[in-house]
Amino acid sequence: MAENSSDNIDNLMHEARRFPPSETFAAGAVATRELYEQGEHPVEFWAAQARELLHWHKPFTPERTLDWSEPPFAKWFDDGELNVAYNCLDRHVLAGNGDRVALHWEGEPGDSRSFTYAELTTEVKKAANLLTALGVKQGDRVAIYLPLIPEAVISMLAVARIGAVHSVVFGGFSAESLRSRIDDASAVLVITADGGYRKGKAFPLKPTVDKALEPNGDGEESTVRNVLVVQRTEGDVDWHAGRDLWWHDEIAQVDTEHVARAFPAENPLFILYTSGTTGKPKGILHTSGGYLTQVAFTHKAVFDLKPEEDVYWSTADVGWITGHSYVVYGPLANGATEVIYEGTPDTPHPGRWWEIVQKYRVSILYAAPTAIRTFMKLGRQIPKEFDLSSLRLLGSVGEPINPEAWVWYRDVIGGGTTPVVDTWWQTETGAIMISALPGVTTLKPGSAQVPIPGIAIDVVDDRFRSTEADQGGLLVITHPWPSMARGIWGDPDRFVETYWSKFGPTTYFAGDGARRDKDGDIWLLGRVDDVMNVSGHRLSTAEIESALVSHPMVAEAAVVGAADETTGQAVVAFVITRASQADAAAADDASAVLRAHVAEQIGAIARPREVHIVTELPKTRSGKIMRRLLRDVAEGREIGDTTTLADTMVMSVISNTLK
Ligand code: 6R9
Repeated sequence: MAENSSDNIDNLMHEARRFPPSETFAAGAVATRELYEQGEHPVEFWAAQARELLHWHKPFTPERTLDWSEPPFAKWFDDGELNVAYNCLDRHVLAGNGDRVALHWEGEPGDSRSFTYAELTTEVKKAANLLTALGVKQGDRVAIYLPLIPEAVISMLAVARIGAVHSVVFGGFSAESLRSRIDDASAVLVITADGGYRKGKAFPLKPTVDKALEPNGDGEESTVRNVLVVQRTEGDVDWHAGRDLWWHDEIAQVDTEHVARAFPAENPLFILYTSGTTGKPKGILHTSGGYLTQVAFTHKAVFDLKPEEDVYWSTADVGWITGHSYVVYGPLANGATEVIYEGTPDTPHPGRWWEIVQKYRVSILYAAPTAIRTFMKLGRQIPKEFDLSSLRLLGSVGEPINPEAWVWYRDVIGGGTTPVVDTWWQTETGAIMISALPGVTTLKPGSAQVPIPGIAIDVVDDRFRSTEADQGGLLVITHPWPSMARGIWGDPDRFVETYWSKFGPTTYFAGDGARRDKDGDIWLLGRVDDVMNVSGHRLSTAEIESALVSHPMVAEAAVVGAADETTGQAVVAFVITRASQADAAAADDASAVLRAHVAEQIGAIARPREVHIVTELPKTRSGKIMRRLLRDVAEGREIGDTTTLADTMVMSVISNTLK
């Protein structure tokens, strides 16, 4: 293919560092090279994983492993029956592991609670009885609007246990967002709390629920019958008698025994809303058997899980898909001991995360690049004050991790020895799709590397031809996988149109740009919507951002394309400098230095027209940079919808800096 053909993304980045697994790590690793051979027959492979990793009340028959007769609507293990909560709880107790800690929960103010598998099972049984007493039945939708407290995990599992469907909504979302999600799914119950803790303060949640449940603009009531309220902050709440119920009052009255009944493998498990760049949020639907199979397999193989020894911590909120798959379902299906933390990383001091690692002797840590870059900005002195020697594996998710951040993560947090696994996946894929396998793969900082066993991925151009080595293109998934989304709630046409129409009904288009290098390793280049076109060259945000982050002065960078009279689009960069370097150079000098640095690292074509030094970047609650808003700033437009920002003040701070 011609080098600068319009449907390719230019390849700019060169990264030569390699980290082969240590001999000791490889010798004890859960994952083996043979898995890749087995994965070449995906249907048989996933059937074997489903049998090995899960308990089936009624086994599926081999012929019904995958039904792909009506693409893109797949069915996996269709005639099998299981109970998701039983798989995450009871069976570990029955296997003699009831005394193993399932959850160590740490509240932001410093309170903590731990639950063994036996204790967590009892709590979930009680909650399941409570939901049943409130009339919640198989298939009903329950909205969960909670801070990261144990009741969030207990609620999700209780809903799953009775075959109902949860829809977890981020505690930071507005009354309008909550109402639209309640309406879209016709939820019958909301589980919330009086409030939670964030950044050292109690924030209220119940008033938002009250507001969300008022009659809407057309005077229509919501579908919600009851609101179950967990007491967390003991703040004042308004009470709607007959509708509102205190969790602690109700749970005290129910039976502690509950027998988990079997549900079909394709019984819906949850809906999770993901905001597209435009239009109303999509309710991504996941079902039971296939989802649980792939989250359990990936949690074990990608994180090298040894359930008897490891202490695993994913810092994700349960309002994000990572919180579903790698806080709740994957770790608990595997009988892991895990940590969950309610608050922000810097409360009450910037070493809070490292204090938690030290306190619980965390051995596996799974975090987002945005957090890692924030720690880089603060400097290595803070983590150095804590004992992080228990860590033996680090993971990353949510955005491309810049090679510099990857190396910093391994050196400073991982003591220069831990593998770092960069895991690519989406709400829609349900579970990890691309990642190194620790102990097997030679690691490359900045690359998510290879499809996990049993997953078929390609990088193609606009005409569905596989790109050659080092040519950027579009990431597609070419074979169905067990944890794939089963649809968009209530909108099958939108599901087909958004993901399965660009290359026909059996090819999943992920919306991400990627390139494969000569070794076959995959490098994610950012969302295709964010690709810039400068003088006919298609440039990825990820590569230019990584070049900026490779300068010692820079902690975080976001680049966007802004309209330009001569080049079509021009690169505009927003940069946060590291603490120690903050006053090393005046802003004008810094900007000139960084423009030159990008040109030197990856070529003159990528040299930013402008580099703005800022103190904040706009991010979603899961840490993704909202480049759309920066594009508005760069092109001098009014700033668009900011309702999914973690911190809605950020945009005015940035606009003021540029004035
Ligand atoms: C799990 C999650 C999905 C989008 C995805 C991609 C980006 C996630 C990534 C990554 C590069 C990684 N993304 N992990 N990009 N490298 N390791 O984040 O789900 O919130 O639905 O976002 O996030 O752009 O398409 P979700």
